[in-house]
Amino acid sequence: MRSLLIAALILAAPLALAQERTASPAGAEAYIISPRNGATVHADKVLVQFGLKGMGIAPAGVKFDNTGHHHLLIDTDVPADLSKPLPANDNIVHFGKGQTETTLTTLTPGKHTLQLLLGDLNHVPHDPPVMSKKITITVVK
Ligand SMILES: [Cu+2]
Repeated sequence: MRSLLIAALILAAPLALAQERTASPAGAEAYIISPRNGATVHADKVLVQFGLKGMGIAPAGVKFDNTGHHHLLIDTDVPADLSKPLPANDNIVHFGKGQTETTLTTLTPGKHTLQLLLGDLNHVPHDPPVMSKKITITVVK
């Protein structure tokens, strides 16, 4: 009985996890316009501007070819499993209204990393993923 249940779960798992990833066009690229890699910035006002080449921006929930919305990864790596919607937390900030910049005001003094990762209408990274290089900045008071 137990083995039957496990077999049923194994068969059902791929269906439950199946998440359709949206294809990204060849050459699409996300990049951080500012701050520059290695920049020293003031903690009270860190303006981060998002760049995107070869694709357009659409708000979360809106299906439109070759579009997505930005996610800013703060002090974290791109998740290993890109088949699931990105979580929303202090380290992965969604810009589901289609914003192309933000001002961070809560970074503590010291080094921090920033990286952009585009997500589709369901917050799932594209295939292949469209992400920027990870930059390191130094925040001072
Ligand atoms: Cu999102």
